[in-house]
Amino acid sequence: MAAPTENKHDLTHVASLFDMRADLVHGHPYGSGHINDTYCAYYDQAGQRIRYIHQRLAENVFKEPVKLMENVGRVTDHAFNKLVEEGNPEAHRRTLTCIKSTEGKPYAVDKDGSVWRTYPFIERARTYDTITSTDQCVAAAKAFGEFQKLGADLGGEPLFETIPNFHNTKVRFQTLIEAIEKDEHNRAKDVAKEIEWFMARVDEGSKVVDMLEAGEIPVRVTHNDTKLNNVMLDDVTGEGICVIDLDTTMNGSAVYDFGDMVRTATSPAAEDEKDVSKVTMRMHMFDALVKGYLSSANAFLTDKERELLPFAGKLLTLECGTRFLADYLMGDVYFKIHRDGHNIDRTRTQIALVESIDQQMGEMEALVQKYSV
Ligand code: ADP
Ligand code: GN1
Ligand code: MG
Repeated sequence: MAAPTENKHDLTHVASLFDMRADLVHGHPYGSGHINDTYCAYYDQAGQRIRYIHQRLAENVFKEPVKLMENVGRVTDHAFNKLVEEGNPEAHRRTLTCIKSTEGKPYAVDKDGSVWRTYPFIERARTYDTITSTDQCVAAAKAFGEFQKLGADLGGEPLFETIPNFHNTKVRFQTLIEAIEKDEHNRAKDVAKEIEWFMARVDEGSKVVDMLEAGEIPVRVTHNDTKLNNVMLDDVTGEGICVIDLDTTMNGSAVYDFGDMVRTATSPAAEDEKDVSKVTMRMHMFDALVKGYLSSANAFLTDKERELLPFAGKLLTLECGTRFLADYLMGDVYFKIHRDGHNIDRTRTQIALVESIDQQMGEMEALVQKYSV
């Protein structure tokens, strides 16, 4: 889904808030994220064209943007310092880095009170909304596994919980049930089949939450939004070079991160595909994800976490489906939509993907076992 082409915000004002040391030439909305307002801005720096990303944090989603940016500052500083220590010559494109505001902070507040951040544009790499090869699965999964490894030695106070209960699937189901009961926009009657489908699966939402609460699997620093288009793949080598969209980096379960990769990287169809017959969990893509992820995460995963990887794919797809459906019923207040019924189209792809995963669960479990011996 392309971003709108009109600028909703005054980028000249935004540029004046940061220590850019360059002149803004022009900028335009960028990317296909569902949450923040993202702009790609071209600057002139002593005759050279340089791109930056300006991002306005979605205030309906992030209630404490300053604390969120403190998390992002900590995580990116840690990553950058580690890369430099390791002697990586490309540290500046292997992690996001925050351009400081004129007040020396990793964010700035505009005249309307919105919080903005600015990142150098990661050049010679891109994100993909849908997958085209198994190599991309291996690369993306390896990069997210490495990101988790990085979180393990972050140190200091726990990260701020930017969205409470973000992957608490029990709570996500509860939110859906409340949205159905309120039915504020009188939409429930149009999606009775979808509602029934989710209501038959409420119990499945508890498994990982209960295991975390019982201490059967560990709480780790995780990314929590490991959608395929949140990792940049190098244009030349195809390697996963930079994990982006760090807004939800906080305590979580490693298996949530793996599950969201399954959700977004195994099907050939877009998340908002209208023809759900195109949605399918492709085993060779799952195989590539397991291979890529274990190449970086195997050293720290426990047996129980490893066993949960196939189920996590189903769980995260189910969870995301409850979120799209609840948002549809609540009047499309959370995820950006670009057409009527967008959230219901997204809900239907999640249903189709869960069904496809269900049909192949035995094979997926056998495959993970094969890699675990
Ligand atoms: P959202 O939370 O709305 O998904 P993201 O942080 O994922 O926002 O950014 C949206 C898109 O913008 C990404 O999918 C990516 O294509 C692009 N993007 C974000 N940061 C950068 C960056 N530093 N360099 C290049 N592209 C970026
Ligand atoms: C959002 O920010 P973005 O577009 O990468 C959402 C994820 C959902 C995803 C569904 C902070 O991700 O949790 O899984 O949409 N991010 C937030 O596409 O809610
Ligand atoms: Mg994103």
